[in-house]
Amino acid sequence: TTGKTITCKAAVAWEAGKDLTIEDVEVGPPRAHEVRIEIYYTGVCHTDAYTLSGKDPEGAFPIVLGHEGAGIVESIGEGVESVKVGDHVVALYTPECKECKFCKSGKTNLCGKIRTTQGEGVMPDGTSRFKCKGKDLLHFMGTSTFSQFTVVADISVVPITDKVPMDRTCLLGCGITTGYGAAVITAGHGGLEKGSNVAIFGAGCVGLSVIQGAVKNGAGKIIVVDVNEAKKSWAEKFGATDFVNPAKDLKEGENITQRLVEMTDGGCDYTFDCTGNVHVMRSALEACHKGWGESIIIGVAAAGQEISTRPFQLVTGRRWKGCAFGGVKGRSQLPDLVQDYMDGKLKVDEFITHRQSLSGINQAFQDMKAGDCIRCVVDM
Ligand code: NAD
Ligand code: AHE
Ligand code: ZN
Repeated sequence: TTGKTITCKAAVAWEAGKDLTIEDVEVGPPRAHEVRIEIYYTGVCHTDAYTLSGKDPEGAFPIVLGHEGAGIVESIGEGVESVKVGDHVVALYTPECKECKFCKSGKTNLCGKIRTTQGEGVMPDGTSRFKCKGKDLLHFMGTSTFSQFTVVADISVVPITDKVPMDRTCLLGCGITTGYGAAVITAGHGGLEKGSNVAIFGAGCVGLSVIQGAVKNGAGKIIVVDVNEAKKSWAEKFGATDFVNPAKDLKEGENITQRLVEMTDGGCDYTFDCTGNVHVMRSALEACHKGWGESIIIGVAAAGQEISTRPFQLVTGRRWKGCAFGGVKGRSQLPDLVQDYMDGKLKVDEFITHRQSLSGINQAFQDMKAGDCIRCVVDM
């Protein structure tokens, strides 16, 4: 049905801080170098809640949120060669054009081609494909997966095998890939080295996935730090060697940094912030080994929040870095992660603790805040 507008259901965020409402939306046909996808499943990530809260400086309304989705290509615009109708795909909020300065640098997975319009909530030609009640709706992170049909740039989608159910592959669209990639791609020079001592702050979907990457690369100690005691068994299940709850396990006068330094004979080789808390980020940096320890920021902090430490921490060889989507180049590398899942080398099923239908999507946001939820998958 190329060329026709489709009317379908979508969860619309009309304003910051309000529940989403399920609406009939019109989804325009894909234009040149665009792809229309029927979304089957989407995860809900904290970044969706962050933007909905109104704390994201790039957040604008009304908008169709969602960036962790999988579906099937329904139609393609002129000039699209990378996918065809019927392909099973994962939407990519970190696109990969393979020709911009970023893509060609060999130094980053960030792509510059459409970042400006993506941040403005429009397609690369500056217009929206979503209409509701006569108004244009904004796109989100170039993906907008909280709609039964969405339109994305052809560089923002990767075809994958149809052998893995889409309620699993959707989770590779953000959380799992982000944590796993941070350990096997971003850390060090293309992944953390065998024997490295690692500390991971925050054992949500992202932190648990960092554990998986650390295990894959043969880390030594894998210490998980979380204030939620229920995360201890989760961390162990994924391969953590130690668990510290700073709210309960520290000695009188001891802080988490001191504890980690003591546990690792002078500091960790790699630490990861998977909380988005700027105070945690400081502890994570300062728990790094003098001379070479590296701290990777993954968590997203609200507008106005800033990180700080004594410059001496960096002068003495600790390094601060960060990554989006784990440093993974989606079109080139996501199929390998799907293969790892098929080979039993990457856990995905275990992350699905909750499920909702599209009409229950607000409950999915509630579930996410509840502490016993790793990921809620929404059946569109
Ligand atoms: P989550 O809420 O499921 O997990 C966070 C964990 O941190 C929870 O278990 C919580 O108990 C723990 N925590 C909170 N405060 C803590 C503290 N002071 N000390 C120790 N542990 C603490 O979240 P998630 O889905 O795993 O995402 C983690 C963060 O990563 C979020 O900020 C999210 O927005 C961000 N994120 C970033 C990217 C990226 O590309 N950079 C991608 C996905 C998610
Ligand atoms: N718009 C926010 C930044 C949010 C952010 O950092 N997003 C990450 C992905 S989080 C996925 O759950 C990201 O991709 N960052 C790189 C980029 O180019 O946006 C703000 O604070 O302005
Ligand atoms: Zn996300």
